[in-house]
Amino acid sequence: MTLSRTAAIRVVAPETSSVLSPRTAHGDAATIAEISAGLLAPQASTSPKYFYDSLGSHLFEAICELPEYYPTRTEAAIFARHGADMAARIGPGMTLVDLGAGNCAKAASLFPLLQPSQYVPVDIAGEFLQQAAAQLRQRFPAIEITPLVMDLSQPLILPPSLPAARRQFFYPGSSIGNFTPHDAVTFLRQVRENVGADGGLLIGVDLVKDPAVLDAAYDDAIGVTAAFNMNLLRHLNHLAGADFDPAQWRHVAFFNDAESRIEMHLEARCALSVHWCGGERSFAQGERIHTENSHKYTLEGFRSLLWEAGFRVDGTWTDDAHWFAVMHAAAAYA
Ligand code: AVJ
Repeated sequence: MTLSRTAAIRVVAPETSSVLSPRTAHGDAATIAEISAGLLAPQASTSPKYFYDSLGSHLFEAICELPEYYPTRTEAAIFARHGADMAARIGPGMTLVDLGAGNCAKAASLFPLLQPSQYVPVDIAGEFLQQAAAQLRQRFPAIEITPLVMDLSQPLILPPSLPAARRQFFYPGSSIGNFTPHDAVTFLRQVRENVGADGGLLIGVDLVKDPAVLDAAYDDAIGVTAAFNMNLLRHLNHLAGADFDPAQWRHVAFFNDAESRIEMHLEARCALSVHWCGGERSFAQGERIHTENSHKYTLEGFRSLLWEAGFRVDGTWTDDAHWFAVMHAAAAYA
């Protein structure tokens, strides 16, 4: 006997017509304006910060567990092997400012070596960050933990209550790769202005390698990265009241050799149109939204980038294959 559900049950598609269902946007006006401007540009694009709603943050955690996604594992191995050396260079008792802290796990694993007196995790995913901070307070009662919910694509302005002396900025995971080299210098100059003469920056950077390794890292076999990219559409629906249908889009990721970066896009599977609060756009089949850049550097290239931003590199640690590097940099001048 064959069971046929469709024979017995009539499935009624929900009404999605823009005329009948008013849109609700949960983002503020500036957020909606930014999303709208990106979607309306000739080459549509969105900021990678919109990946990180709660589900997106969890999906990124899952990416870090993937066999193809080597950066997290490789960087962790560098910290495990050379963390004591890094700590010796920095010295204990600093204010550790963790830029894009996420679940705070990387910094926390270094607490025993670095021995910060205060830990300031900074991230855009507020709820996720507060939860991580609450757990950390229980594990490390001696460290003052003061989370900051901030958008790192905006000017880096730290609260005046933050101690000015001995500030160590921590920017692991090659998050710097999301910026173009030009914007990376602008961002690092701001970090430099906040570091002071006696502070520093410990930063992770992903290095240029075989494009096949890079492509696989951003297009994994079981589709976690695809889900991470696609989740952006859900988040845009929430923030801008958009009506993206994820089923109409596909994940595209590739290494752009000329720009030395991985690019992620969402590509329309068919001709379609999207509406959101204050805008709409049609996409032809194959048309893309550029959702992320992840720049890959050479050691020399990244050193000169730090130099341009006013930093002098005083330590470089890599893995044997030279897939990833951690650099420590101090102010190049007072
Ligand atoms: C968090 C920006 C470092 O570029 O590798 C991972 C984000 N995107 N897989 C990266 C990401 C797709 C990640 N960063």
